[in-house]
Amino acid sequence: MTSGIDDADVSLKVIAVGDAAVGKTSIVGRYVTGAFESSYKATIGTDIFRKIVHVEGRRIALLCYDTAGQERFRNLVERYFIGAIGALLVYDITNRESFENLPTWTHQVDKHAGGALKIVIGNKIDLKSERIVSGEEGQGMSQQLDAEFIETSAKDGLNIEPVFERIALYAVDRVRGRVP
Ligand code: G3D
Ligand code: MG
Repeated sequence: MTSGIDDADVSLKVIAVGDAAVGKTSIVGRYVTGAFESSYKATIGTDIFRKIVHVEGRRIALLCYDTAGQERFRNLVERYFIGAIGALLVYDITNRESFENLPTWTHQVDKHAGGALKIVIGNKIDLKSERIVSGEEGQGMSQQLDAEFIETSAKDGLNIEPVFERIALYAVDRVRGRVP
């Protein structure tokens, strides 16, 4: 996965996990297309979105894997995780159950994609008046899961770019031996 970082093109796999309806597809879609689409339809199989980013002069292709609905059964296939360099652990700040399920999702990431940078994402912060999970709780959970933390709104496009930039930077750092 990481060999060939010095070539003009390298492909890195990023996966989105978390309960259904937390906004995984919206986050990836917002990042890749720059738009918020309120009617993404679940399809069969895995959707893969590709976007080129530039980090330290390198041209990196981020392959963003989206579950296409299978997460409803809390049972993603192993190959969904394999080889991921970044994992988005997404919950909805207006849905406590989606927050409490984060350890379950993280366990699967740790098991099948050890070494991936994990980022806990509290999505839908545009829904301020409906917030159930505080930022402090999100921060605490991310520390517990050995992950980074950020709150986003796929709807408003808030904090979406930094998530993927962070992963691309991590990938370059790791390949260059700057992180263990
Ligand atoms: P999923 O891929 O995790 O299952 P989706 O989630 O991206 O399909 O999003 C589920 C629902 O949440 C969608 O609404 C979507 O529009 C909405 N959503 C996603 N992100 C945000 C956000 O940041 N803010 C708000 N307010 N809504 C968001 P519908 O109504 O189409 O089911
Ligand atoms: Mg989806």
